[in-house]
Amino acid sequence: MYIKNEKIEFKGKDSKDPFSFRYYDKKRVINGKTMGEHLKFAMSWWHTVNASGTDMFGGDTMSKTFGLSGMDMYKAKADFAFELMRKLGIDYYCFHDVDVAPEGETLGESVKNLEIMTDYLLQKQKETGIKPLWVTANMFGDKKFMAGAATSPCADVFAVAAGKVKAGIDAAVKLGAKGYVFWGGREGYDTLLNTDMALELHNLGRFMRMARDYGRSHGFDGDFYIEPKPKEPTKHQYDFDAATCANFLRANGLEADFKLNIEANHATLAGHTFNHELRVAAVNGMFGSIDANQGDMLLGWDTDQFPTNVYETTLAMYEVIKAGGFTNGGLNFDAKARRQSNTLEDTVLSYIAGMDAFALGLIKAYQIIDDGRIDAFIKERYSSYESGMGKRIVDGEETLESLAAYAADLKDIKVQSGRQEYLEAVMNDILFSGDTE
Ligand code: XLS
Ligand code: NI
Ligand code: NI
Repeated sequence: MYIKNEKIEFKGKDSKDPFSFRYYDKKRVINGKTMGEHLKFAMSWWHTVNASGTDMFGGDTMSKTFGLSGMDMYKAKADFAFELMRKLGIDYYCFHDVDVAPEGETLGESVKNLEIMTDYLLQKQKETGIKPLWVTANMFGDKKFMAGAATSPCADVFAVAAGKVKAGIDAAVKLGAKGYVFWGGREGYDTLLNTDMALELHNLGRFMRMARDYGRSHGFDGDFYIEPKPKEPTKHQYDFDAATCANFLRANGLEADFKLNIEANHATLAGHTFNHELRVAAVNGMFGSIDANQGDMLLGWDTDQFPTNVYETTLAMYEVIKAGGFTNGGLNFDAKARRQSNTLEDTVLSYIAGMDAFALGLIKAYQIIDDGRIDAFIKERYSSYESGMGKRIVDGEETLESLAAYAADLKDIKVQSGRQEYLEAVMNDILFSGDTE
């Protein structure tokens, strides 16, 4: 027992018990699915089980070694992780290879350690029914990855990265994960003065095709994901944003097997909103999964805070619902308690805050849809494409010449008001004066 609280229960919105859910009622059915099925929460291993408060200017503020070292420590961490997930009612987890098992001196040794630990995880999964949402390989931490993995100028690094991804896919299959993530931490550059961009991009495409081919011939039937991020740690990352990744996937023939894993804080780093990135993924048929967190607009880096802004979670869940909901994906809390929130209770409270913020976001997103004013406004705004000339344009029946002839004598064309302020007031109405039932 690492966590002194018992199972966290739903107690309703009037509950003042900090160790209770006010909105997340896992079994509550909304529009034919339970909240648990809508939200598919996952725990991030790296932040939750490993991160200990270190920042650029200072060391640890909390210990997560449980007084142990070596394989025993990794097993204790797994015990803690499963206890936390069970107590919070979280059914999924996400991890990098190096999060769950110690690294050896060679790739071969690391893979052996990973196998020992995935045996252990499998046993914990059987006891609890918890599974990974997705697996990934850390190809940015070790110094050999300083110039990237698949985009490294060093071919041996490309080879080691391939071996890590092979082991990661094997782990995903063994543990029943339906996702494999590529977050290209250092797949980018710091200066073009030393970079062959064309070769790096081709190698990145080659690498992902190798992963796809290996996965598909070795029992991985889930989704591969790219997780866009524009920068940090590199100055420019090739997976810049959802639009860039969609183009990259199509250019490399990967669009049938890959989707996008959208992270809120990465969206804002790219100068976009979270819901913009979700919309771009959906428009491209690549909506897959979410790394749920939030940044601090005044700091501007990837602070990975727990998402508590209900306006944002509402807009995000509106996009998720419109995209048809999660299939293989889910909501991974790629988030960590603040450096000063340095107790295990803070970890529990952080998850409660994030889960409740998304549960409330889900409730409010359905209220927007049921209310209908926003959807009706959009439909009406584009109604000129539903009949007459507009419909013929959409049906592909017009040409530049036919349109020029049609438009030649048009006078006094009126475009209707966009009504932004009215729509923002509708949002306030739904968010702040509606009920939560
Ligand atoms: C870092 C990323 C990372 C990925 C997994 O910014 O968010 O945590 O989600 O490698
Ligand atoms: Ni992430
Ligand atoms: Ni991130």
